[in-house]
Amino acid sequence: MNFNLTEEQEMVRQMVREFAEKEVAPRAAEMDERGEMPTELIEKIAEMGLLGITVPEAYGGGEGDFLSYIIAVEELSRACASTGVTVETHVSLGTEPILNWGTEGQKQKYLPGLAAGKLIGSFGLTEPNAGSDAAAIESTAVPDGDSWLLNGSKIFISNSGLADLCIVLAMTDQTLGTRGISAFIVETATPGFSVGRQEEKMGIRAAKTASLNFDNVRVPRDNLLGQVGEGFKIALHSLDGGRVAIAAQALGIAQSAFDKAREYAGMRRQFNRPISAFQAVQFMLAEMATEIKAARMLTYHAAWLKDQGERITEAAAMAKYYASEAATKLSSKAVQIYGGYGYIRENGVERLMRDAKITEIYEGTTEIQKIVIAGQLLR
Ligand code: COS
Repeated sequence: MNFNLTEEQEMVRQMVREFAEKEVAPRAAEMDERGEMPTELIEKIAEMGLLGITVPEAYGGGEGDFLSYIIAVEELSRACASTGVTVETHVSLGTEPILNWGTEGQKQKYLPGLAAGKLIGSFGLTEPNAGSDAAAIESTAVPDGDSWLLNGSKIFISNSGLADLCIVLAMTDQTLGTRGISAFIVETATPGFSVGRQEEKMGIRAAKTASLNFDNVRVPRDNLLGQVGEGFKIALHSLDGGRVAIAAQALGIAQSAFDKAREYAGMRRQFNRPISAFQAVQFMLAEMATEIKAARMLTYHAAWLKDQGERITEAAAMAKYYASEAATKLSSKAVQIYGGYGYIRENGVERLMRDAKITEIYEGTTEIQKIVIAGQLLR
């Protein structure tokens, strides 16, 4: 058993941490306030190679391992969870499905652009009547000559408005249940593809989230991803990777909450001593540090398993379930340690609390993760 990170993984952490502290953290509060993701920030992240970090060099990527990517999401999220999820959506949900399931032609057509950040990726699964029950989607794709005609709508789609591509899941045969769902690479500039207004969210306010509408969107036959009927499998396989990255996002939020709380506890004086001299505060910090370590172990282990080529369904669900609940709990504790000051926006800890909550919900709620874990245990 070796818990050491490789030189490359350490380098990625150092590089992303420096960038995040210098370029992302100072503007995170303003991005949250305005609900805006600056395109020039995404361009800088692209220049660093982070948008193509897992893509092979042959397609213009950095050919890094999955754990390096996970560390990058953690470090970005430590500065700004909105930036973390924007990168996560692009890589795990917009790029990885093409990498894992695409034809050579699809890879050559789309991966270089995605790796360079010239194309931004997204993923359209959720619908008004299909959230946790992902198989209940109602959007349809019907063959029509050389193309598929896509109709329907999606909601809560990350990177909407920013994305050039969307991996869309649609029903191609209602009678077959999960085996009647297919995946398509859809260019968002295609006529009939429209993006609704941006949602006003509780947290990750700078990340783009909107509904999508498909009105006879003509998708070339060549843009079917995988085989007809393979969409559900592609979606869940992609979500396995995505869930590890959301665990990393939660970990970054939790780490930031702990760092702030520890620093503040040493500075804030009450009853003639720093509040860190009180056991009540010490216990909170001890619990926080332990939970962060446990969350990091689960998350890095899931990423490591993926790098070994193992199936990570259970490990990913455990990492996401644990890390997201830890982020919610720890960010609330950090506000508690700050007391009244924590409730004030300008101190930046209340944002962590708002940002943390979504990690328990998207890419499968905590309850869904438990269903997935139990399903694997009782197989
Ligand atoms: N990787 C690859 N294939 C998978 C898979 C995975 N992780 N999980 C399931 N599959 C395959 C199964 O092998 C099965 O294939 P066959 O029909 O060929 O046997 C098929 O998918 C159906 O599997 P299963 O019966 O286990 O699926 P369920 O309908 O029971 O899945 C859950 C139910 C709840 C697990 C699923 O719907 C889910 O994860 N929902 C949450 C979705 C989600 O995360 N939504 C958030 C929006 S995305 S941001």
